[in-house]
Amino acid sequence: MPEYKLIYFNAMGRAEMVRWLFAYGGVAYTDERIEREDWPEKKKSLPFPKVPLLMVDGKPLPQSLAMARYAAKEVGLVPEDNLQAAYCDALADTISEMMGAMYQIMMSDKDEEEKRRQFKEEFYPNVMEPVMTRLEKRLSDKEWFIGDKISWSDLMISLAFGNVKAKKPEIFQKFPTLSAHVDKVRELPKIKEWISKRPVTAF
Ligand SMILES: N[C@@H](CCC(=O)N[C@@H](CS)C(=O)NCC(=O)O)C(=O)O
Repeated sequence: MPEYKLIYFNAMGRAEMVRWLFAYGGVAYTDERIEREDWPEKKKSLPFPKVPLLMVDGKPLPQSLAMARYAAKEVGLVPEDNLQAAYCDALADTISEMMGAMYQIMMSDKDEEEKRRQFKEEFYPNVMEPVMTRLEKRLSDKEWFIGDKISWSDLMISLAFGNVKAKKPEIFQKFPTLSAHVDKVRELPKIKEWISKRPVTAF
């Protein structure tokens, strides 16, 4: 097993997927968390100007989705069939795009009232609700999103929507299947254990 170090801010953000995957597979790693005030200095010392970075035996792997796909393969959460694996990637890309649009609102310098308005009047109806509608229909009475086995897309969906559900549970009334799935993944013993022991951060 290689030696892993995951470098990111003290936040869930774009690194949390890899943390979930390593938790799921029982993979040991160093979870290096940078405080905001230390970032300008730390940035100068890194081989890439953005985080997360996954150091694998001392060599950097950038890009959160690439490292998630790699970690998923290491822990057996990439479907064996090539096309099924591509469907899994497509779901992960959809969630990543959605979260990117949400982070843009959260991180902007607008005041809190304007951010709430953007979330309610723009992001939710135009971005998030259409994704939730499609996922609700797609999961239907299946146990997992891809084929009949758990894949990393199940974890990604639960990670993204669980954080939204904690803040806005009312949104999920229209999506009972997705809502139950989000909870089911979070109840997997290794995921549940990680969630209970991880540092508490806002996002
Ligand atoms: N596409 C990249 C985006 C990485 C990215 O934008 N990282 C942000 C944090 S989420 C960052 O490093 N910001 C600090 C900076 O740009 O100085 C990924 O998915 O890993």
